[in-house]
Amino acid sequence: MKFLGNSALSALKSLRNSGNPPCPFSYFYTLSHVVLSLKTNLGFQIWTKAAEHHCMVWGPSTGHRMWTAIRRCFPRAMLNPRGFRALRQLSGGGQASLEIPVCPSSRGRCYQHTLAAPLPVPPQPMCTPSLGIKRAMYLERERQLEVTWEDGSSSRYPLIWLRDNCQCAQCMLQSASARSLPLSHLDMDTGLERVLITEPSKVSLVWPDQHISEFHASWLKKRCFSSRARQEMQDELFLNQRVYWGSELQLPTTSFQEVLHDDKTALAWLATLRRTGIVYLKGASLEQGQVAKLSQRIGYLRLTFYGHTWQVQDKPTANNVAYTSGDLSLHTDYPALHHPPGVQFLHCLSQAQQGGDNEVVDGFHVAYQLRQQNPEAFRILSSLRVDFTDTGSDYCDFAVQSKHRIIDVDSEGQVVRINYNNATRDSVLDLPLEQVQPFYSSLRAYVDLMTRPENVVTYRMEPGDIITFDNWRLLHGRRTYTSDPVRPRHLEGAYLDWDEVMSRLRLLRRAVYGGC
Ligand code: OGA
Ligand code: NM2
Ligand code: ZN
Ligand code: ZN
Repeated sequence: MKFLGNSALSALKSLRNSGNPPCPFSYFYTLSHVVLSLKTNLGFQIWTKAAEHHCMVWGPSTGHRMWTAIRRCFPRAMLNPRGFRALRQLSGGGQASLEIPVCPSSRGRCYQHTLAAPLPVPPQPMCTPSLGIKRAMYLERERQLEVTWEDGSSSRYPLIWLRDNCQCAQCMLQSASARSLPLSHLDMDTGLERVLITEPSKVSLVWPDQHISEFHASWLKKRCFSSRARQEMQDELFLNQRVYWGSELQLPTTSFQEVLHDDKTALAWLATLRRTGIVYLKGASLEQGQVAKLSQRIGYLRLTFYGHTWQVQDKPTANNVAYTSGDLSLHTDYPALHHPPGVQFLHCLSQAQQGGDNEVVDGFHVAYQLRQQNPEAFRILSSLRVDFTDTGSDYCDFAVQSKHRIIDVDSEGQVVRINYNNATRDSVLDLPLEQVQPFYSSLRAYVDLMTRPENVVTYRMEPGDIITFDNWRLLHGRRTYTSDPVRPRHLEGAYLDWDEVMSRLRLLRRAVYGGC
């Protein structure tokens, strides 16, 4: 147990009052713990852990991005009067608990079932306030347009980009919101004949061939090339900020029927699925077809060799270890495909009398822990490519092969996907002899970390429950169950891809909050 005193409160206060302060590492670190303590004491959502993670990963050199994350994460807790009053009280007394609750079991798997938590309100899209244009100037040497906004700030736009993105009916197919101007028609060295501010919120450009392009202030502002504006736009488009969690997670839970019929609930569902990686739905009927219905709420499901939807049951000559009554160790589904399904739904139609409990782990969080504790293992798992295989017959016959890094990172080193199913990891291992043992030791280190009780959330599905989760991020498992021939355990599953899920999320956000 560690304690926080008045310093944390004053740090919190000064952040609250500050415009855009610098972001010293230790300062934020203190703050993340303040909010962690709020969470611990008052049952707040654990999104604060993600902020803490960002802080540690980014460090002071990428301070701007860090601040963007912090500012998005913190105001809710800071401005919540109950939380703030409680914190004031706690720190007034000199002490606030920093302990993060962990599963009481210290050895082996954790059997404590988690509580359900309501979904948090999804973040609103950032509406750039409609700013007027004070001045627009052609910078001939740089071949840029400089726009000075009413508030004194300015943005620069390369002429080549402005010409390429002319919004007129000749350059755009407006019914498709798509560019019709071919790249070959672009003059790479274009100059500009004239700049006019036609209204306080519009700028017109007259090109040397007398073509005219008109741009709205708000359209330009959203596309500002500053690193801050670009980051904000990318956050809004892709919602890439994740909330990391461990066994303390209370599974975000909502109603299946409401997700189907209410846009606000559907938006909260998808936003939480993105941010936290898992949402539990209750109240589905006990017939097949519910995961297909849920997929239609988004768009369409992802067909695989196991069918449009698939039945998880103990089957006589199982073509997959999932179709037995055996234990399924923590895995992501379908790494045998080069593009594994992004999202998975599992609907419980009938549960076993004994066994069949489930567990989930935040694979990104555990990868982060591995990077901290065993950088060499992280380096190996995020660089060596491992073979996966799946052969058999279901929807039709198949012989699938793939190669994956177990921990997939993007060009900036951010973890973007976990690919791991021990059942389909191939005996063909395309590695030089001397890399085999280090690979196994690294994989073991990652698996040992993910099975630590403080990382595992366990739950037991009841008929009518549907679990929806990020299959690129979470690992999930199932405990052995005893097969009852009279009332066999039965789950129905379906896959979707993130592109379709994010598309629906953006549309719901527009429907609920309006376009801005
Ligand atoms: C699967 C799976 C979980 C369960 O089919 O891939 O993880 O509870 N099933 O049966
Ligand atoms: N099922 C459940 O990677 C896998 O083989 C996961 C897929 C059979 C569709 C199981
Ligand atoms: Zn045009
Ligand atoms: Zn699975």
